[in-house]
Amino acid sequence: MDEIETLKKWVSESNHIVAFTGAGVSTESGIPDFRSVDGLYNQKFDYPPETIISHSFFLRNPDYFYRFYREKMLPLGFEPNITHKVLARWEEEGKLSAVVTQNIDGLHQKAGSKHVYELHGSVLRNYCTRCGKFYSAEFVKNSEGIPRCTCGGMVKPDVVLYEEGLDQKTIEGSLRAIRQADMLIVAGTSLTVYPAAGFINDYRGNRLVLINRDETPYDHYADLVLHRSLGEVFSQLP
Ligand code: CNA
Repeated sequence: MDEIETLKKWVSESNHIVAFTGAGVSTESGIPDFRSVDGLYNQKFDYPPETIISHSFFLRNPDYFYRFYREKMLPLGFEPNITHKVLARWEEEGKLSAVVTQNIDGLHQKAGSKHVYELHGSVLRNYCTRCGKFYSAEFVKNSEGIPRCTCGGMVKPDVVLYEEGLDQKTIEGSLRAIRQADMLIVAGTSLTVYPAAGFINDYRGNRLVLINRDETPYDHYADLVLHRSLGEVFSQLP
């Protein structure tokens, strides 16, 4: 049976699908990922992007961090694509129990997904580091230099930087969903950012599907691997 037919059959037979997604699900919405040839990591900056979006760099050089963040990491005005939409529909139909995402763009929710675990936070939430007041992504986008709260504190995006830990409740919810899944679809992720990538080890079933244009370190571990574009695959799914 061809890969797509197998995938269709497994989807039709599963009722607790979990999708584990990465930046690759949003490239077809126009948001560049990190590690593709046209991704952020293959562009030239004064420092490597991994350094700029680390906690220690943020503390040392917030001006530079915010300049980079506004220009390269604040994906506003983008729309969900077919992959986000199919996943949202499956949830509505009772086939999919959760999306666990490394993305910070809010597009799964914009497509209608309700149970979304955002392992790396969201650019849509921003808080004053002094008083906790909430600010929108537009506020950060339109501010200059370091975004400041009315109390004078620094407004920080609720995004997990390198060297920062993940939120405990989000970890627990994600792992619970993955352990209870009857099918795990891993989509658009290089599976190189830890601890997130290691979460798929908690899946216990025999329908681990990996859909990613490039190879990943987990290819040998999956039950079905499709090295194709997500739009091409998801446009053929029920
Ligand atoms: P990554 O390391 O950039 O890997 C993305 C993977 O997706 C690559 O292996 C590509 O081959 C694959 N890919 C890209 N486009 C497609 C496509 N159309 N069809 C199939 N495969 C495709 O990104 P990861 O998510 O693995 O890395 C984790 C980082 C990236 C997380 O911390 C994210 O927060 C961060 N990130 C998020 C966004 C976003 O929210 N949209 C954008 C850029 C980076």
